[in-house]
Amino acid sequence: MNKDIKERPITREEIIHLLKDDRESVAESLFLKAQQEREKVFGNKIFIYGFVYFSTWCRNNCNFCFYRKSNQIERYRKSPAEVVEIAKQLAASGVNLIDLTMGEDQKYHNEDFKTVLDITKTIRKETNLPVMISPGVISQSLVDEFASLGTEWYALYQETHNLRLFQQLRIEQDYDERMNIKLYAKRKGMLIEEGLLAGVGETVEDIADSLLEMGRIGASQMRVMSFVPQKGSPMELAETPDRTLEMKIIALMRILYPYALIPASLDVDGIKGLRGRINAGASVVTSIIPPRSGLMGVAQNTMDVDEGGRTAEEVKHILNEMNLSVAPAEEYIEYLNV
Ligand code: SAM
Ligand code: MD0
Ligand code: SF4
Repeated sequence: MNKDIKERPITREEIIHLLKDDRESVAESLFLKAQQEREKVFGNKIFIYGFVYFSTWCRNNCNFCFYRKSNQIERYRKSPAEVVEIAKQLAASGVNLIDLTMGEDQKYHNEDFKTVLDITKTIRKETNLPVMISPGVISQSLVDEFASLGTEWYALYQETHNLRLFQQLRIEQDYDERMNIKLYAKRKGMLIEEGLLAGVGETVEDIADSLLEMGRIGASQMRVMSFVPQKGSPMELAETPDRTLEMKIIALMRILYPYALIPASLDVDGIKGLRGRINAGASVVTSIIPPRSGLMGVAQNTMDVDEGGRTAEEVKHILNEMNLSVAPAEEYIEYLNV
Protein backbone atom coordinates (compact mmCIF):
# COMPACT_ATOMS: atom_id res chain seq x y z
CA MET A 1 0.00 0.00 0.00
CA ASN A 2 1.25 3.45 -0.83
CA LYS A 3 0.56 5.94 1.91
CA ASP A 4 2.25 8.87 0.21
CA ILE A 5 -0.04 11.76 -0.42
CA LYS A 6 -1.16 11.93 -4.02
CA GLU A 7 -1.21 15.07 -6.06
CA ARG A 8 -4.15 17.26 -5.10
CA PRO A 9 -7.07 16.88 -7.44
CA ILE A 10 -8.89 20.01 -6.20
CA THR A 11 -7.81 23.60 -5.71
CA ARG A 12 -8.27 25.91 -2.74
CA GLU A 13 -10.98 27.80 -4.63
CA GLU A 14 -12.87 24.60 -5.38
CA ILE A 15 -12.70 23.53 -1.73
CA ILE A 16 -14.11 26.89 -0.67
CA HIS A 17 -16.82 26.67 -3.28
CA LEU A 18 -17.80 23.13 -2.19
CA LEU A 19 -17.90 24.13 1.47
CA LYS A 20 -20.04 27.18 0.74
CA ASP A 21 -22.54 25.29 -1.41
CA ASP A 22 -25.06 24.01 1.11
CA ARG A 23 -27.18 21.94 -1.27
CA GLU A 24 -27.74 18.41 0.02
CA SER A 25 -26.87 17.02 -3.41
CA VAL A 26 -23.39 18.53 -3.16
CA ALA A 27 -22.75 16.90 0.22
CA GLU A 28 -24.12 13.58 -1.02
CA SER A 29 -21.89 13.52 -4.06
CA LEU A 30 -18.84 14.36 -1.91
CA PHE A 31 -19.68 11.43 0.40
CA LEU A 32 -20.10 9.06 -2.52
CA LYS A 33 -16.79 10.08 -4.09
CA ALA A 34 -15.05 9.81 -0.70
CA GLN A 35 -16.40 6.27 -0.17
CA GLN A 36 -15.13 5.26 -3.61
CA GLU A 37 -11.68 6.70 -2.85
CA ARG A 38 -11.53 4.90 0.49
CA GLU A 39 -12.53 1.63 -1.08
CA LYS A 40 -9.78 1.90 -3.71
CA VAL A 41 -7.13 2.10 -1.00
CA PHE A 42 -8.60 0.25 1.99
CA GLY A 43 -11.13 -2.11 0.40
CA ASN A 44 -13.80 -2.91 2.98
CA LYS A 45 -11.36 -2.64 5.90
CA ILE A 46 -11.54 -0.11 8.73
CA PHE A 47 -8.96 0.34 11.51
CA ILE A 48 -10.01 0.87 15.13
CA TYR A 49 -8.08 2.64 17.92
CA GLY A 50 -8.26 2.16 21.67
CA PHE A 51 -8.28 5.41 23.61
CA VAL A 52 -6.65 5.68 27.05
CA TYR A 53 -6.99 9.15 28.56
CA PHE A 54 -4.76 8.33 31.52
CA SER A 55 -4.39 11.75 33.14
CA THR A 56 -6.94 14.54 33.01
CA TRP A 57 -4.65 17.02 34.79
CA CYS A 58 -3.61 19.91 32.57
CA ARG A 59 -1.53 23.07 32.90
CA ASN A 60 -3.11 24.70 29.83
CA ASN A 61 -6.27 26.71 29.49
CA CYS A 62 -7.66 25.98 26.04
CA ASN A 63 -10.94 27.84 25.79
CA PHE A 64 -12.83 24.93 24.21
CA CYS A 65 -11.72 22.19 26.60
CA PHE A 66 -13.45 20.67 29.64
CA TYR A 67 -10.08 19.78 31.17
CA ARG A 68 -8.59 23.30 31.03
CA LYS A 69 -6.66 24.21 34.16
CA SER A 70 -9.18 26.75 35.45
CA ASN A 71 -12.16 24.40 35.24
CA GLN A 72 -13.08 23.14 38.70
CA ILE A 73 -13.69 19.48 37.91
CA GLU A 74 -12.85 16.13 39.38
CA ARG A 75 -9.64 14.80 37.80
CA TYR A 76 -7.75 11.53 37.78
CA ARG A 77 -4.29 10.20 37.05
CA LYS A 78 -4.26 6.44 36.49
CA SER A 79 -1.40 4.34 37.90
CA PRO A 80 0.97 2.69 35.41
CA ALA A 81 -0.41 -0.75 36.34
CA GLU A 82 -3.96 0.42 35.62
CA VAL A 83 -2.97 1.94 32.28
CA VAL A 84 -1.19 -1.23 31.18
CA GLU A 85 -4.16 -3.36 32.25
CA ILE A 86 -6.61 -1.21 30.29
CA ALA A 87 -4.36 -1.30 27.22
CA LYS A 88 -4.21 -5.11 27.41
CA GLN A 89 -7.98 -5.28 27.69
CA LEU A 90 -8.32 -3.06 24.61
CA ALA A 91 -5.79 -5.18 22.71
CA ALA A 92 -7.74 -8.33 23.56
CA SER A 93 -10.89 -6.70 22.19
CA GLY A 94 -9.23 -6.33 18.80
CA VAL A 95 -8.12 -2.69 18.49
CA ASN A 96 -5.31 -1.92 16.03
CA LEU A 97 -3.54 0.73 18.10
CA ILE A 98 -3.38 2.17 21.61
CA ASP A 99 -3.66 5.97 21.87
CA LEU A 100 -2.07 7.16 25.12
CA THR A 101 -3.57 10.58 25.75
CA MET A 102 -3.05 13.02 28.62
CA GLY A 103 -3.63 16.63 29.57
CA GLU A 104 -0.37 18.54 29.88
CA ASP A 105 0.05 17.08 33.35
CA GLN A 106 2.76 19.04 35.21
CA LYS A 107 3.61 16.01 37.32
CA TYR A 108 4.88 14.14 34.28
CA HIS A 109 6.76 17.19 33.03
CA ASN A 110 8.49 17.50 36.42
CA GLU A 111 9.85 13.97 36.21
CA ASP A 112 10.90 14.20 32.52
CA PHE A 113 8.10 11.85 31.54
CA LYS A 114 9.80 8.88 33.17
CA THR A 115 6.45 7.23 34.02
CA VAL A 116 4.93 7.87 30.60
CA LEU A 117 8.01 6.50 28.83
CA ASP A 118 7.85 3.37 31.01
CA ILE A 119 4.15 2.90 30.33
CA THR A 120 4.73 3.30 26.59
CA LYS A 121 7.55 0.76 26.60
CA THR A 122 5.55 -1.80 28.57
CA ILE A 123 2.42 -1.43 26.46
CA ARG A 124 4.30 -1.83 23.18
CA LYS A 125 5.90 -4.98 24.54
CA GLU A 126 2.84 -6.52 26.17
CA THR A 127 0.27 -5.78 23.47
CA ASN A 128 2.47 -5.93 20.35
CA LEU A 129 0.37 -3.08 19.02
CA PRO A 130 1.53 0.25 17.59
CA VAL A 131 1.23 3.13 20.04
CA MET A 132 0.20 6.74 19.52
CA ILE A 133 1.08 9.33 22.13
CA SER A 134 -1.04 12.46 22.59
CA PRO A 135 0.83 14.28 25.37
CA GLY A 136 0.52 17.88 24.13
CA VAL A 137 3.67 19.86 23.45
CA ILE A 138 6.88 18.16 24.65
CA SER A 139 10.59 18.91 24.23
CA GLN A 140 12.78 17.72 21.36
CA SER A 141 14.74 15.47 23.70
CA LEU A 142 11.51 13.79 24.79
CA VAL A 143 10.48 13.27 21.18
CA ASP A 144 13.91 11.66 20.69
CA GLU A 145 13.20 9.33 23.60
CA PHE A 146 9.75 8.32 22.37
CA ALA A 147 11.11 7.85 18.85
CA SER A 148 13.94 5.66 20.10
CA LEU A 149 11.41 3.45 21.91
CA GLY A 150 9.84 2.91 18.50
CA THR A 151 6.66 4.82 19.37
CA GLU A 152 4.86 4.96 16.04
CA TRP A 153 2.71 8.08 16.32
CA TYR A 154 2.71 11.59 17.73
CA ALA A 155 -0.75 13.20 17.69
CA LEU A 156 -0.84 16.95 18.17
CA TYR A 157 -3.64 19.06 16.76
CA GLN A 158 -3.26 22.66 15.76
CA GLU A 159 -7.12 22.99 15.74
CA THR A 160 -6.83 25.76 13.13
CA HIS A 161 -4.10 27.09 10.87
CA ASN A 162 -5.28 30.65 11.29
CA LEU A 163 -2.81 32.15 13.74
CA ARG A 164 -5.25 34.67 15.16
CA LEU A 165 -7.92 32.04 15.82
CA PHE A 166 -5.31 29.71 17.31
CA GLN A 167 -4.43 32.39 19.83
CA GLN A 168 -8.09 32.75 20.81
CA LEU A 169 -8.51 29.00 21.28
CA ARG A 170 -5.20 27.86 22.71
CA ILE A 171 -4.66 30.93 24.84
CA GLU A 172 -1.12 31.66 25.99
CA GLN A 173 0.26 28.91 23.74
CA ASP A 174 2.68 29.32 20.86
CA TYR A 175 1.51 28.32 17.38
CA ASP A 176 5.01 27.80 16.02
CA GLU A 177 6.19 25.84 19.03
CA ARG A 178 3.26 23.44 18.62
CA MET A 179 3.74 23.10 14.86
CA ASN A 180 7.52 22.80 15.04
CA ILE A 181 7.61 19.97 17.56
CA LYS A 182 5.19 18.05 15.35
CA LEU A 183 7.45 18.58 12.34
CA TYR A 184 10.46 17.60 14.45
CA ALA A 185 8.78 14.31 15.42
CA LYS A 186 8.19 13.61 11.75
CA ARG A 187 11.84 14.26 10.93
CA LYS A 188 12.74 11.81 13.70
CA GLY A 189 10.74 9.11 11.94
CA MET A 190 7.46 9.28 13.85
CA LEU A 191 4.15 9.40 12.00
CA ILE A 192 2.15 12.51 12.83
CA GLU A 193 -1.53 13.24 13.20
CA GLU A 194 -2.87 16.75 12.61
CA GLY A 195 -6.36 17.90 13.57
CA LEU A 196 -8.81 20.74 13.28
CA LEU A 197 -11.92 21.79 15.14
CA ALA A 198 -15.09 22.66 13.25
CA GLY A 199 -17.41 25.36 14.57
CA VAL A 200 -14.97 27.47 16.58
CA GLY A 201 -15.25 30.67 14.54
CA GLU A 202 -13.27 29.58 11.49
CA THR A 203 -14.17 30.70 7.97
CA VAL A 204 -14.45 28.36 4.98
CA GLU A 205 -11.20 29.89 3.76
CA ASP A 206 -9.57 28.85 7.06
CA ILE A 207 -10.85 25.30 6.57
CA ALA A 208 -9.46 25.18 3.04
CA ASP A 209 -6.09 26.41 4.35
CA SER A 210 -6.12 23.72 7.07
CA LEU A 211 -6.90 20.99 4.56
CA LEU A 212 -3.99 22.01 2.37
CA GLU A 213 -1.64 22.54 5.30
CA MET A 214 -2.34 19.03 6.62
CA GLY A 215 -1.02 17.63 3.36
CA ARG A 216 1.89 20.03 3.18
CA ILE A 217 3.23 19.00 6.60
CA GLY A 218 2.93 15.32 5.68
CA ALA A 219 0.37 14.24 8.26
CA SER A 220 -0.32 10.52 7.80
CA GLN A 221 -3.47 10.84 9.87
CA MET A 222 -5.75 13.89 9.88
CA ARG A 223 -8.94 14.61 11.76
CA VAL A 224 -11.73 17.04 12.19
CA MET A 225 -14.00 17.13 15.23
CA SER A 226 -17.05 19.31 15.69
CA PHE A 227 -16.69 21.55 18.71
CA VAL A 228 -18.79 20.35 21.67
CA PRO A 229 -19.48 23.06 24.31
CA GLN A 230 -18.07 22.21 27.74
CA LYS A 231 -19.57 23.01 31.13
CA GLY A 232 -17.59 25.59 33.05
CA SER A 233 -15.46 26.65 30.07
CA PRO A 234 -15.42 30.11 28.44
CA MET A 235 -17.10 28.60 25.35
CA GLU A 236 -19.82 26.87 27.36
CA LEU A 237 -22.60 28.87 25.71
CA ALA A 238 -21.24 28.74 22.17
CA GLU A 239 -23.16 26.58 19.74
CA THR A 240 -22.11 23.22 18.42
CA PRO A 241 -22.02 23.28 14.61
CA ASP A 242 -24.34 21.40 12.28
CA ARG A 243 -22.66 18.06 11.61
CA THR A 244 -22.82 18.40 7.82
CA LEU A 245 -19.75 20.62 8.04
CA GLU A 246 -17.65 17.95 9.78
CA MET A 247 -18.87 15.30 7.33
CA LYS A 248 -18.03 17.44 4.30
CA ILE A 249 -14.56 18.13 5.71
CA ILE A 250 -13.97 14.39 6.24
CA ALA A 251 -15.03 13.76 2.62
CA LEU A 252 -12.77 16.51 1.30
CA MET A 253 -9.82 15.12 3.28
CA ARG A 254 -10.44 11.71 1.75
CA ILE A 255 -10.73 13.10 -1.79
CA LEU A 256 -7.60 15.23 -1.36
CA TYR A 257 -5.58 12.48 0.34
CA PRO A 258 -6.88 9.03 -0.63
CA TYR A 259 -4.25 7.22 1.45
CA ALA A 260 -4.71 9.20 4.65
CA LEU A 261 -5.96 7.70 7.88
CA ILE A 262 -9.02 9.75 8.77
CA PRO A 263 -10.86 9.19 12.05
CA ALA A 264 -14.54 8.81 12.70
CA SER A 265 -14.33 9.85 16.35
CA LEU A 266 -16.89 8.38 18.74
CA ASP A 267 -16.04 11.33 20.97
CA VAL A 268 -18.30 13.83 19.22
CA ASP A 269 -21.71 12.11 18.95
CA GLY A 270 -21.02 8.74 20.58
CA ILE A 271 -21.73 5.48 18.81
CA LYS A 272 -24.71 6.96 16.93
CA GLY A 273 -22.25 9.21 15.10
CA LEU A 274 -20.33 6.30 13.61
CA ARG A 275 -22.28 5.59 10.41
CA GLY A 276 -22.35 9.14 9.14
CA ARG A 277 -18.62 9.60 9.55
CA ILE A 278 -17.79 6.28 7.89
CA ASN A 279 -20.15 7.17 5.04
CA ALA A 280 -18.27 10.46 4.68
CA GLY A 281 -15.04 8.55 3.99
CA ALA A 282 -13.37 7.95 7.37
CA SER A 283 -11.04 4.93 7.58
CA VAL A 284 -10.37 4.71 11.32
CA VAL A 285 -12.67 4.61 14.36
CA THR A 286 -11.20 6.36 17.40
CA SER A 287 -12.16 6.83 21.03
CA ILE A 288 -12.94 3.20 21.85
CA ILE A 289 -13.00 3.10 25.66
CA PRO A 290 -13.52 0.09 27.94
CA PRO A 291 -16.72 0.49 29.99
CA ARG A 292 -16.48 0.99 33.74
CA SER A 293 -12.73 1.51 33.60
CA GLY A 294 -13.07 4.93 35.17
CA LEU A 295 -11.73 6.49 31.98
CA MET A 296 -13.17 9.50 30.22
CA GLY A 297 -13.51 10.81 26.70
CA VAL A 298 -12.55 14.36 25.75
CA ALA A 299 -15.31 16.17 23.85
CA GLN A 300 -17.97 13.81 25.25
CA ASN A 301 -16.44 12.79 28.52
CA THR A 302 -18.97 10.13 29.54
CA MET A 303 -21.34 9.61 26.58
CA ASP A 304 -21.80 5.88 25.81
CA VAL A 305 -18.71 4.88 27.81
CA ASP A 306 -20.16 2.89 30.72
CA GLU A 307 -23.14 1.84 28.62
CA GLY A 308 -20.64 -0.10 26.48
CA GLY A 309 -21.43 1.85 23.32
CA ARG A 310 -17.82 2.79 22.71
CA THR A 311 -16.44 -0.76 22.55
CA ALA A 312 -14.69 -2.67 19.77
CA GLU A 313 -17.54 -5.15 19.81
CA GLU A 314 -20.21 -2.53 19.19
CA VAL A 315 -18.14 -0.90 16.45
CA LYS A 316 -17.52 -4.25 14.72
CA HIS A 317 -21.22 -4.99 14.80
CA ILE A 318 -22.17 -1.71 13.14
CA LEU A 319 -19.36 -1.92 10.56
CA ASN A 320 -20.47 -5.41 9.63
CA GLU A 321 -23.98 -4.12 9.04
CA MET A 322 -22.42 -1.63 6.64
CA ASN A 323 -20.57 -4.43 4.79
CA LEU A 324 -17.27 -3.28 6.26
CA SER A 325 -14.98 -5.06 8.69
CA VAL A 326 -12.27 -4.31 11.22
CA ALA A 327 -8.78 -5.04 9.90
CA PRO A 328 -6.68 -7.61 11.75
CA ALA A 329 -3.68 -6.31 13.74
CA GLU A 330 -1.17 -7.44 11.08
CA GLU A 331 -2.95 -5.55 8.36
CA TYR A 332 -2.67 -2.26 10.23
CA ILE A 333 1.03 -2.83 10.88
CA GLU A 334 1.49 -3.64 7.21
CA TYR A 335 -0.29 -0.41 6.24
CA LEU A 336 2.06 1.60 8.48
CA ASN A 337 5.14 -0.08 7.06
CA VAL A 338 4.44 0.42 3.37
N1 SAM B 1 -3.82 17.59 25.92
C1 SAM B 1 -3.33 17.17 24.67
C2 SAM B 1 -3.44 18.23 23.61
O1 SAM B 1 -4.20 19.18 23.81
O2 SAM B 1 -2.77 18.10 22.59
C3 SAM B 1 -3.98 15.89 24.16
C4 SAM B 1 -5.45 15.68 24.46
S1 SAM B 1 -6.55 16.95 23.91
C5 SAM B 1 -7.78 16.72 25.09
C6 SAM B 1 -7.03 16.30 22.36
C7 SAM B 1 -7.93 17.09 21.44
O3 SAM B 1 -9.27 17.00 21.83
C8 SAM B 1 -7.71 18.56 21.27
O4 SAM B 1 -6.56 18.86 20.52
C9 SAM B 1 -9.00 18.98 20.56
O5 SAM B 1 -8.85 18.83 19.16
C10 SAM B 1 -10.01 17.95 21.07
N2 SAM B 1 -11.01 18.59 21.91
C11 SAM B 1 -10.84 19.07 23.15
N3 SAM B 1 -11.96 19.66 23.60
C12 SAM B 1 -12.89 19.54 22.62
C13 SAM B 1 -14.24 19.96 22.48
N4 SAM B 1 -14.85 20.64 23.44
N5 SAM B 1 -14.89 19.66 21.34
C14 SAM B 1 -14.27 18.98 20.36
N6 SAM B 1 -12.98 18.57 20.43
C15 SAM B 1 -12.30 18.85 21.54
C1 MD0 C 1 -10.40 10.37 20.03
N1 MD0 C 1 -11.32 12.17 21.24
O1 MD0 C 1 -9.79 9.32 20.07
C2 MD0 C 1 -10.21 11.33 21.18
C3 MD0 C 1 -8.91 12.17 21.15
C4 MD0 C 1 -6.45 12.11 20.87
N2 MD0 C 1 -5.40 11.55 20.10
C5 MD0 C 1 -7.78 11.64 20.32
C6 MD0 C 1 -9.21 13.61 20.81
O2 MD0 C 1 -11.15 10.64 19.11
FE1 SF4 D 1 -5.18 20.68 28.15
FE2 SF4 D 1 -5.28 19.42 25.81
FE3 SF4 D 1 -7.52 20.34 27.00
FE4 SF4 D 1 -5.81 22.06 25.97
S1 SF4 D 1 -6.97 20.50 24.82
S2 SF4 D 1 -6.76 22.22 28.00
S3 SF4 D 1 -3.84 21.06 26.36
S4 SF4 D 1 -6.19 18.72 27.76
